[in-house]
Amino acid sequence: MLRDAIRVLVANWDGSYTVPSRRLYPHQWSWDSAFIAIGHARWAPRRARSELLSLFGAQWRDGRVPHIVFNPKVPDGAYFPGPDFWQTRAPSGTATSGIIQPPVHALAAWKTHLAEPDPAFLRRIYPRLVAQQEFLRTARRSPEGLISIVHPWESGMDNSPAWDLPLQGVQERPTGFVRRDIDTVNAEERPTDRDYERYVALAKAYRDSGYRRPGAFHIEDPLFNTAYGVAEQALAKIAEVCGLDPEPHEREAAAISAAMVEHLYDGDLFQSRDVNTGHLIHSASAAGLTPLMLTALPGEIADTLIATALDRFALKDGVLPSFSPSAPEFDSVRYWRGPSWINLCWLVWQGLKDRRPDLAGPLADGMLTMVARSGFREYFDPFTLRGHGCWDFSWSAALLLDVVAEHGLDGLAAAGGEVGEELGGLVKADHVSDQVPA
Ligand code: 2M8
Repeated sequence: MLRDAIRVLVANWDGSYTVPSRRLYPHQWSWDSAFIAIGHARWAPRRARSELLSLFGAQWRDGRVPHIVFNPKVPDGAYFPGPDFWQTRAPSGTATSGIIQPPVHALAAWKTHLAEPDPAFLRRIYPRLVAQQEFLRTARRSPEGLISIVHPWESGMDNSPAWDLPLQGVQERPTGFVRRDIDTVNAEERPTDRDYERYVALAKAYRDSGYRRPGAFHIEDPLFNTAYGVAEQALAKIAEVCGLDPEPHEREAAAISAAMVEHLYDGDLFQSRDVNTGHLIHSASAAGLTPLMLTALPGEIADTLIATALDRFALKDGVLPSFSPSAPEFDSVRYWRGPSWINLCWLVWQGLKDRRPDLAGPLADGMLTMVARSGFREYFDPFTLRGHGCWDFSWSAALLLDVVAEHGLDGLAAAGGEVGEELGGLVKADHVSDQVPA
């Protein structure tokens, strides 16, 4: 498995960074590169540093780190929407998109440093990471102290059922674009055409505002805000190594955690909030479990989140779905509407390692088991563990290296037979009648 993981990362390496997938995503993606760096750090720390520095080479003057950095050598039309659509460049001259993704990069930089201490690297990347956070504070912070996103692609969980309601407000039906994703992956494993029309309409409106004005989709998402808080936690540690004051970062991490508890917590799970209506969007997205990563989260809230994870996401089973199988919108194969993703499991695993090692262990084994059964797929059916989306997906390979380095492989054989069984009990027969555990 380790050899295969490295083979995937080598095959997807483009000289200074790694593409998420050769065919489906042939450019550099923002949060993918952070997860990929965490994996590189375990076998080639120089690549990890290069991965992050290369991404931040396309940082905009306002501090934003674009969600895609385009490779000029890749033919136009290989990915939609490409540079012609976004019509924008970084100061470095490279074509980029104009939206962002969850800021998990400071955590990646810190983990890279832990794997092979390199204060010079930290000194170089620290101001860029701070500028990334500054952009969020300046351009995206609401009076409640939360950070907002303006497009489902910014959440990283593009077609999560949590976005169904806010997307209903997008009425435009743009024409004249050709999806490329369904040339590579079955349409039923990807967002629908109607989703894509809405993605395109929202991205166009944001582009036409000079990448400044939020539109119909304006959301405070728990995963994104968690990433922002975790970045401050990591920046505090990085600042200390750089001989700087960690206290402002610690204060900011505590502040975001308090704002999330006040405005996004529903007593059971963290939810998204629609900035345009001021209302919480109640859904059963696993994004709501990621605040377990926040060190300032009150213990009793962490306990409730863990109880929710056990009850509605079958956490004990070791395979965390992206959406609760007990909810009617759950779909075990369609992208971010239910399948299990290694990066989301990994984030929740980070939040559980210190709090509940007894639950973190099975989750680590679950990640390994998915890959052992189905290879480095993009996502996995949480019942059958069958792989979906593209093959040789970089963050699945990278994070596997990190899990093995920290957790080992011993639990893999033991986990084998049981994974997926408890989860099956959560499915209401009328939702997905043919999807019983393998
Ligand atoms: C997916 O998103 C892109 C758009 O950014 C797409 O569907 O074309 C998401 O899974 C996102 O989280 C991920 O960063 C990206 C590349 O792996 O693919």
